[in-house]
Amino acid sequence: MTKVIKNGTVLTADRQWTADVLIEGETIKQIGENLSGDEVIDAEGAYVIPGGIDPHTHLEMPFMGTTAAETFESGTWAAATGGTTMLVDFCLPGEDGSIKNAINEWHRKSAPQICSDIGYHMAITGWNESVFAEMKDAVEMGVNSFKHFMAYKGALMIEDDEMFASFKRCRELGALPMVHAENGDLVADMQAEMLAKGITGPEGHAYSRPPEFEGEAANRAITIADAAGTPLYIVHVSCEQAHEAIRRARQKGMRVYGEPLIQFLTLDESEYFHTDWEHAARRVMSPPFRSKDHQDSLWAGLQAGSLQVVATDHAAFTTEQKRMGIDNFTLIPNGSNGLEERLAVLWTKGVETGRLTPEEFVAVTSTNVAKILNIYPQKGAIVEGADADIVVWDPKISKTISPANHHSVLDYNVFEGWEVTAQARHTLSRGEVIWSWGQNSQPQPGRGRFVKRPPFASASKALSQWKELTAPKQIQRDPMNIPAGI
Ligand code: DUC
Ligand code: ZN
Ligand code: ZN
Ligand code: ZN
Repeated sequence: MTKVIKNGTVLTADRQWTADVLIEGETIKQIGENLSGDEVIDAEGAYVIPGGIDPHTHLEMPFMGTTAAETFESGTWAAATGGTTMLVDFCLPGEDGSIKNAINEWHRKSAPQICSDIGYHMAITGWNESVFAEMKDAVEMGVNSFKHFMAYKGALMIEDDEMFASFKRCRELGALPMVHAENGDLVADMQAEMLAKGITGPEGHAYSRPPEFEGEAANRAITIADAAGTPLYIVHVSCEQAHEAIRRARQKGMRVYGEPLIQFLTLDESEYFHTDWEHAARRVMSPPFRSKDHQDSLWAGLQAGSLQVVATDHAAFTTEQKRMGIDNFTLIPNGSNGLEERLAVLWTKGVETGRLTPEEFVAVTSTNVAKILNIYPQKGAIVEGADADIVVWDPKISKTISPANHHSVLDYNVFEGWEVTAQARHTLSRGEVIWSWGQNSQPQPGRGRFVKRPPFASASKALSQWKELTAPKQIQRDPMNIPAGI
């Protein structure tokens, strides 16, 4: 059984050209002119792009006294309708602290539900011998990246010595360390200060997490990664301070990657000063949205290549869940949506405005993610032999974003009312059409697969020049040769 996507413009991270794409079973068989197959998918007037990969989601995550409302089923389905064919979800250890058990628990939850493919990152929330040992099990189970929270004091936060130990372990295992960069000690203090001043609303969230706290943590994580000799992936980069730290590290030769979110590129801090509490609370996430200057810095980073991917940190909490923090902003579950809207909003605000080329759009939504997470070219590519995760991306379908027409379980949408100018006409996951514009028929839950991501082949050579200069030397001393006068 073959399918052919005909008459479209194949658009990759490198170039665009007119070609048909022939799919046999789950993979791409051939790319060329005048191809034929058992079934024809029309791509006239549209681009044929590698399916989006969202490197950062939190589906059904237990967090801040509740559980994220987006399920693996609704999340992967919503993603598919928006042109995203794979997501990488963050796996958190349970009460027993076991990494292996946590991964198995994520499999138990996700396997019967997923409509498209997924991977995991594993969170390291403390340090001991069994964490050290089990990181190897995680890599063998196909999880080659470990996230460290430098914020959420008293809950997920990790200390610098623990992070250093974990990064060194990542180096041994060929795994990629990641950080949530915010100074959690200072955030906790500032939160208490805001509450003491009587600032209990969502604006207190923004005041207590300034960009300087993020920049400091980004610099600290980079120093730790440099000393450990590992690359580093900084999740949800929201501000110039963190971006600047990444630019500087890259200039020194370090492999430091930065991930702005679609929300940070397009929504700003004024949302937290909205007079409607619910409007503001629905947008509470960490780090918070920033000012326009920071947005410009993030766009510039995507253009210049100092920031490589665009994610969502999709952590969906309903209005009712957000109301847990009605009297105290520190109790508002942190998170916002974007899994379904990421591609359309980035196209509208990035490509349509001339900020990104169509090729850069593909790079930051798919190809770069696949490369950094070591699943390229199985994912993120339109080449012979790759998984047929393909989107027929139509730049002529416009839509007004609304909870009435989205596929997320959320009762609101942070992009509500926005007009977007492109949509997925068809989304294919390993050769199966799982979404067609105007049809709205959900694929079989459980058809998706967990994608094992292998360790990186060579230990990182991320050590900066600084490390070389400070390489220790043994000094030969003659104990008898004590200078006079001492
Ligand atoms: N930030 C959020 O806003 N939600 C989930 C976790 C995180 O770091
Ligand atoms: Zn500390
Ligand atoms: Zn985070
Ligand atoms: Zn996150």
